[in-house]
Amino acid sequence: MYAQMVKSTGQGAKTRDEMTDEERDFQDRIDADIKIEPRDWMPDGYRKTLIRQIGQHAHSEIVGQLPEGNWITRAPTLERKMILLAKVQDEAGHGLYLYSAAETLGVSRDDLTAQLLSGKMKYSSIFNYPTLTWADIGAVGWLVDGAAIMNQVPLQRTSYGPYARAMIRICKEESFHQRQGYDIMMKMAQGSPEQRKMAQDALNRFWYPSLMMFGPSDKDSVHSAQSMAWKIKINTNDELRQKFVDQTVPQADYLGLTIPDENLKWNEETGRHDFSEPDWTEFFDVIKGNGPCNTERMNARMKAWEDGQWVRDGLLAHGRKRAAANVAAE
Ligand code: FAQ
Repeated sequence: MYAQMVKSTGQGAKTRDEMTDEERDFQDRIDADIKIEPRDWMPDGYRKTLIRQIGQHAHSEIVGQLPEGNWITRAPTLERKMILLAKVQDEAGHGLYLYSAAETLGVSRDDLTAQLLSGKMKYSSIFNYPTLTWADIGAVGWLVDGAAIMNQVPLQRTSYGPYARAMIRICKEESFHQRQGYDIMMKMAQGSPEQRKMAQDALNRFWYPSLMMFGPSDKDSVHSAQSMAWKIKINTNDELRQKFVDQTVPQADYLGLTIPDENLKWNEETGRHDFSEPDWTEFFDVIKGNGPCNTERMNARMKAWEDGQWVRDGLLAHGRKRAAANVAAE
C-alpha cells in the first residue's frame, strides 16, 4: 500500500539537495513548527503518510472497541458496567474524530473502510489478542491505553493541524481510560488469591503485545526517518517503548505484580530499564493477519459494515430528496 510509495528509512529522508523548491519551502515551515492545514500545499508523500497513519489510527480505535465491548454485559458491578460503556463509547468518538481528520486530506471514510475490509490497511496489532477474564479489562486500560497515551501525547505536536488538534481531546480521555484500568488492577491485585492470580495472568499475556504497539524496532521501521523529518512522528518507536517501560515498572511494583521479563532491571549507567524485546516474529505474523483474533475482528467489522448498509442508503436517499426539494423551491 502507501508504504511502497514514500521513501523509507532504508533510503533515508530526502536531503535538501534532493528537494524541489516547493518541498524546500514546505520543509522550512515544518522546521519552524508552523502547522500544515488542509488547504496548504504538501508533498504527495506527506499526504499519503498521514492518510496511512491517521487511517490506521482511526481503524484501531474502532476495532479496539471489540475486546472491551465483549465485557460490557459481564462487568462485575453496575458501576463498572457504566464506566466500561462510557470508555468504549469514547473509543468510537476517537475513531470518528480521526476519520474526520483523514477526510481533510481528500480521502473518504468509505474509502478508508473499504481498504480496511480488503486487508490493504492495518489496525493496531494489540486488538488481535483476546480478553479472557475481567482482569484483562484492567490490563487493557492500564497497559494498552497507557501505551496509546505514551504514543499520542507527542502527537499533539504533530505537524498536521487537524491531527494535532484531534489528539488533544483524545489524550484527555485516554488518561481517564488508563486510570480506570489501573483502578481495576488495584482491586484485583488487592483482592482474593484467585483475583490476584487473574491480575498476574493478565499482565503476563498483555505485557509483550503492549510493547509491540509502538511498532517494530527502529532498525526495521520503514517510515520513521521521513515521518520524523516531516514531524508527523515526534519520537522513534524505540524511544517511546523505553519510556513506557520506565513508566510502567513502578506501577507494577505498586500493584505487587511481576512483569514477565527475567532481564528487566534498572541500569544505573543509562538511567533507564534494560528489558527484553518482544518476539518480533510474532508481531509480523499478527500484522500479516495470523494473530489469535484477526479473523474474528475482521468478521465483526464486515458484519457491522453490511448491517449498516440500510442506514447509509437511507441517508443518501434523504440527501437526494432534500436536494430535489431545494431545486424545486428555487
Ligand atoms: N500494529 O515504519 P513503521 C489505541 C506497521 S490507538 C499494526 O514503524 P509507522 C486506543 C506500520 O503500519 C492504537 N501495524 O510504521 C485504544 C507499517 O506498515 P505499513 C493505535 C503496525 O507508521 C486503546 C510497518 O508496521 N495508535 O490503542 C504496528 O512509522 C484501548 C512498519 O512500521 C496509533 O495508530 C502495530 N502496532 O509507526 C482503543 C498511533 N506498528 O503501514 C481501544 C498513531 C507498526 O507500511 C482500546 N500511529 N505497524 O503497511 C503511529 O504512531 C505509528 O503509525 C506507529 C507505527 C508507531 C504505530
